[in-house]
Amino acid sequence: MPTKYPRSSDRDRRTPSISALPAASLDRRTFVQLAGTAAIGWGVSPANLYAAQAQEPIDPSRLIAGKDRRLIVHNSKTGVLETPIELLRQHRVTPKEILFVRNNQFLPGSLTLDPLPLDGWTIEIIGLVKAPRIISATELTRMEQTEVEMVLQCSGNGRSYYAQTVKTRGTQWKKGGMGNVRWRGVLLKTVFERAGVTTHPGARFLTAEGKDAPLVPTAPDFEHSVPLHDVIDKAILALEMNGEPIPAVHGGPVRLIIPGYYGTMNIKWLHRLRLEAHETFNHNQIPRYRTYIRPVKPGTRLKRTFDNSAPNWRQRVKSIIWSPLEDDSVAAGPVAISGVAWNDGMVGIEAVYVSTDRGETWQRAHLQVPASRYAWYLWTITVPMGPGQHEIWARAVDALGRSQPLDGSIHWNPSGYEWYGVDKVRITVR
Ligand SMILES: Nc1nc2c(c(=O)[nH]1)N[C@H]1C(S)=C(S)[C@@H](COP(=O)(O)O)O[C@H]1N2
Ligand SMILES: [Mo]
Repeated sequence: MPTKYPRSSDRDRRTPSISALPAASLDRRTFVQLAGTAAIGWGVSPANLYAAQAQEPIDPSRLIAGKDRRLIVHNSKTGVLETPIELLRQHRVTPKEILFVRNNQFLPGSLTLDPLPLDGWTIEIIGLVKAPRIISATELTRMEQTEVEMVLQCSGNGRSYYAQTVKTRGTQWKKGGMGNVRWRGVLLKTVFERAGVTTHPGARFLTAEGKDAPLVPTAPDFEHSVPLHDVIDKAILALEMNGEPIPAVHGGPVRLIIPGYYGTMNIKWLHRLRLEAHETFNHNQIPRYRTYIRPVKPGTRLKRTFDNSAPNWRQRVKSIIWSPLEDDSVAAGPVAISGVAWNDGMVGIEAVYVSTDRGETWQRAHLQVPASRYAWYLWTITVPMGPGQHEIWARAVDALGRSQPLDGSIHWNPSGYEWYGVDKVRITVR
């Protein structure tokens, strides 16, 4: 059945710009600045107003129209929302209403779950190609479509756990900077074939740009490079998410989807693809969004170079426990433990092991067959537990033997990316 996309004449369906939102929706700094001005006449210090604002949480559905009010707001300037695990664990495929959002910057009019018009949208393909091309989004709808279910995860997901050693700067994500979603669109290689794009042998990287612009004109624009040889068979120019035109906030009408890669490489509002001999020198490719190749002592701030660091490309093997949750209290006896596991999709997840005695002994959980090699695997196990304070640990291993470190901080890096330590939750058994 053909999908109905909105037309550009529907452009009146816009969310209010952030500046039009009430004070409760403003970010702290702006609010304190405004409050500071107002406070002069009121004899109230900005600090008190700040406290007053903290009591009135920002409503995520006012920041991004259609989002669930129970999401955690990390940044209301660009729109950064985390999914509480209580919500995430209710669905195999994460609904758009609760899917996390990470905007470094955004396209005006995109702070909504409504889709953006397809007509008039183009993608330029330039660089090391025989002839540059401009393809329209409408042309993409007429090409062969593929579908993939996959984990979309911010490379900063789990960053807050690095604070166990040395806290790192950036959004203090817990476990909900991810979701499992279905994308549908045209394989990049099909686009190249159908649009007659011939790449030069020297084209080793694909650099993607979105149509969004930085919030301040002096900041570097958001773009990323990925290795062409690795993505050519799996990258998708996606037009749909979960069976509908991509919600504007999630990067429609056309988004670059690279199954298995960290979220940051999945460029929203895709507008231009450059074929290049070298990774881009853009600030978001280097030094941002990179981890060290060799472990460093937490707190070590080495300058990240092309030689000593690697971009947030393929996702690390990871599992999380989503039931029970931290601080839950459960009855003594058989305790049902469950969660999800995933990796970069290069090979399958072989096993998830669970320990209730801080790693002394491990038991193998039951794994469900995933919808795709890039989707999450649900796992479950029932373990008898006696009264007291306990920790539950979970550790995934894939068919290449890749696993999660017992202490995730061995992978410490200055921006706190790619946390994949053994997941640990503390519970009370009564
Ligand atoms: N054009 C553009 N693409 C982008 C971003 C952005 O700010 N602009 N953020 C990236 C980051 S860091 C992540 S984690 C994912 C988040 O995807 P989502 O907001 O659809 O959940 O989008 C990525 N793609
Ligand atoms: Mo991200």
